[in-house]
Amino acid sequence: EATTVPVRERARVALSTARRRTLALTDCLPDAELTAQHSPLMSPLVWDMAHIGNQEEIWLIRRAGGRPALRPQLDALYDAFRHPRADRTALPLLAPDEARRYLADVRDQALDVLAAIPHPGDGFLFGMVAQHEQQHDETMLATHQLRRGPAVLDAPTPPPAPGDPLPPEVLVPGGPFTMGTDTDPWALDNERPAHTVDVPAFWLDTTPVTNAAYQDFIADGGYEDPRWWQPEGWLHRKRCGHTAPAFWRRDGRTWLRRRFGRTEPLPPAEPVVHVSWYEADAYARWADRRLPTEAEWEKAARHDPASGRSLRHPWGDAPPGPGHANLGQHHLQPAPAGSYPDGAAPCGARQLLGDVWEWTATDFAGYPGFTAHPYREYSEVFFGDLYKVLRGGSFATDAVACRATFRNWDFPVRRQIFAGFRTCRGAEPA
Ligand code: AVJ
Ligand code: FE
Repeated sequence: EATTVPVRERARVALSTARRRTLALTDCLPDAELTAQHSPLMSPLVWDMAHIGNQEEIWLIRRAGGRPALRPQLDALYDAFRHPRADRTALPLLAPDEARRYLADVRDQALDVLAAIPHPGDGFLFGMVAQHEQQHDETMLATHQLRRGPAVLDAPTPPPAPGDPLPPEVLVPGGPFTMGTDTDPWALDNERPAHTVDVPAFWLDTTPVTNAAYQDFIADGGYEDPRWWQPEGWLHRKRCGHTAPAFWRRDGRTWLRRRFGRTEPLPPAEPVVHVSWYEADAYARWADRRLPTEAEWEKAARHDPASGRSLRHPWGDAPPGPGHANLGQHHLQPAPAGSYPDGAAPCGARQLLGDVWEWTATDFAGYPGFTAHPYREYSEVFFGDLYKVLRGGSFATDAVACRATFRNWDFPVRRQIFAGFRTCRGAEPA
């Protein structure tokens, strides 16, 4: 098995790693910035804080522990379905210090439940709650990216890519593979059940599309030519006046980008980030290629032709280490294309996990035999053609919420998430 760490220990580490991140993202700002609406797309950070605590209370104290509610009157306030993000500053939210105290009180009891529970089993609810907190930590980092004002976050720049010669695309052989999982203990409901999918051979970009390549699309008039765009995407582009990814700014002949409060020259070798699905789709059509389907992406990321098995991660079943992928907000930007040779998939593709979420061509739906578990509103209510699937996680995603089966989704217009893409083309004669 991939890990021999006992389940209680694994759960404790996952919860405390998440909490360190939550506090790092909120202790760096004054109260006025925690309660402010930085963008109508985002909650005030103080809402995320108490929502994290409230979900932990519901799932770990009440459900796993069978203990009485701590603050039942908070459930409605922090129910994501009850109030849209843009309206949340108007609610009688806990103040920052009260939210911190609530988080700490809930955590004390949750750890107590974890220690006292007679049969922790696979610790699924603890893993689910740790993933939930980390997902909000990624959302809170997106709020940081949208906020105005001087930088408050800092992290080392990723090292340059090794520079070994890479083919522009890799071949993923045709045939069936196992998509999804029945056995990964902390996989969420939408990753289940495992099922066989036949995927014809295709050629996939070895790395995510870079800023340099995306600039060629812009320079070639890609934003002015409706031929490349889905009709709704073209209308949206015109309505918003988009001419480049979010946070890009042209200064004469050079491109700059704003990143967590600093403006810097656009790094050409870095994967492009902050593009919508429509922009990714248009680029692919311009390049005479297409976005991979979700099944193609997962096959490239985990199918091992040598054994016929599906791996947990592109490099195998070992948990992600610092040499495998750019995850966990250790760097606050993607690493240059071609980085992480030790994290390559059997097909040779690099950076499938970490760096940037990758838009796929596929609408978010349940796998055959899907059952909502145990958090009814986690996935099922989002199935349908309104959302596109993203895969692979970003530099902002923690390893606990990132594996080759993990599925994310968002509206095709969204650009504040840490999303880029790679392209592909079929390999079999039509
Ligand atoms: C899986 C990232 C789309 O943030 O809406 C957090 C994760 N669900 N709280 C989201 C989530 C409930 C979800 N995404
Ligand atoms: Fe949530």
